[in-house]
Amino acid sequence: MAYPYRHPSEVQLLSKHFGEPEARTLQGWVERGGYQALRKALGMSPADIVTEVKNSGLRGRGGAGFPTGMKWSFMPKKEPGKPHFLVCNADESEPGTFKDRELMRWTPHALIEGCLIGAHAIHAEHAYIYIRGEFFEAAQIMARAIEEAYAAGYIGRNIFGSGIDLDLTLHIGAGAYICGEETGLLNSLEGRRGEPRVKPPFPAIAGAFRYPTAVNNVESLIAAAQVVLNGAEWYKQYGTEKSVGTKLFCVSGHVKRPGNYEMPLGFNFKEFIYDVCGGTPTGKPVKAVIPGGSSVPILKADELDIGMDYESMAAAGTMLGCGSVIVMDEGVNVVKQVRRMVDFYAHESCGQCTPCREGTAWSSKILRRIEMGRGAPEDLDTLLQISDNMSGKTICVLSDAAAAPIVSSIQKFRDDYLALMQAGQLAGAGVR
Ligand code: L3W
Ligand code: SF4
Repeated sequence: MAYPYRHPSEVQLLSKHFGEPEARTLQGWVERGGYQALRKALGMSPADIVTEVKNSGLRGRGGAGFPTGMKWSFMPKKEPGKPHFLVCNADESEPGTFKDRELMRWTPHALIEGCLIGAHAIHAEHAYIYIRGEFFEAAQIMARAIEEAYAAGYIGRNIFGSGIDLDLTLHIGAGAYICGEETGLLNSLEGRRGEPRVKPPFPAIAGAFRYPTAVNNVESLIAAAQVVLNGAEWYKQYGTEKSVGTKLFCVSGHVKRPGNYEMPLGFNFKEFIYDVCGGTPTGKPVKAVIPGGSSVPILKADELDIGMDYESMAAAGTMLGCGSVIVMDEGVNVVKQVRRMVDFYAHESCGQCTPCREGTAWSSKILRRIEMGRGAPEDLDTLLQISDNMSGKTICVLSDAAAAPIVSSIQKFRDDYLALMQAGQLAGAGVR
């Protein structure tokens, strides 16, 4: 399936070959300049690769925006007999997110290159790609590409005669959102329950099989390969001073042209929604936008005149996150959307922490009651109290993520809650 729409404001560094099935094959990838980055990297020292990526300002594209080069520099000095691992987090499960899936579907060899370059940079001889269980097609494409690259000697022993050995294993998850949290992922990779671990120690110190490990997102690794090939200065021409480069934004909901767009960071968000994505298909005004995956606070329509970068989003009280933009028009009651998201988190909570296990479940029940017209204004205070208990008090941030849309929706869309309560009263929705 070809990508039907590209906007002139896009800067396609990573998504250039989306829609070209030939780019999936080794030959097609090499014809498009593929594996040059890996050749170059294998001629560089690991320290030089880390420095180049650090200098580029590339920040992790999985949601936290942590500097990639810095993460690699946290790896301890390599000791004989103590392996290091690179793990690519391809467990893309955040509601509204579908960029890593497309990167793997269209450019699997780009990810192989990224993984091998990252592995070399951190003195790892083995890299893993942990791919989301439901990504059947992407997993097949990745498996085929890895097989082809092994057969051609692009993975394995003495790659390109460099004397460097690098192995790559594709590991297919079983479909749990929490395995996208890096330590839940590592437990799952080891064959344990996908439950997040208490940090510290961070994976850089005790990761896969308790050895030093860097866990990087798909998009981060592919971008790092481009930085190695073209240099940090080249990458810095895109984006803003602190949010460097391009980012894939996945757009869904009420826009005329949903899909993936690769934008320079800092692009105006309002222009993005109205011009690049075409505004709402119904012609109704935009009411609310979730800018970075369902884990981040919601923005109102009058808060969209900001840059699509880490700093501007933070200044607006939300996060760029993983760049998943969910647009809602005026026809939407935000409470219904928040209830769906909280249901999701309640289902995906691993249950280790009481505030998360109980908080997500109770919030979901209260929201459902409000949605059915059986809520009362004091429910909002209860929801805020539960959310407060869920934030910053648990092993991982799933709990905070579930609380974020609840709190921001009560702060910004209180009328939607009250409307459901009033409608329920008028309809005699009954006993609470
Ligand atoms: C060594 C230290 N390493 C931090 C490393 C750490 C991790 C990275 C970022 O959450 C976010 C979350 C979701 N020594 C270190 C260190 N590190 N300090 O840096 O760490 P952290 O804890 O800030 O974030 P995280 O746990 O990786 C990710 C948000 O993303 N999100 C979720 C997206 C989900 C997807 C998906 O499904 N694919 O993208 C969306 O916004 O809420 O805030 O590697 O080890 N001192
Ligand atoms: Fe599990 Fe939730 Fe605790 Fe994370 S916050 S470890 S998902 S119970």
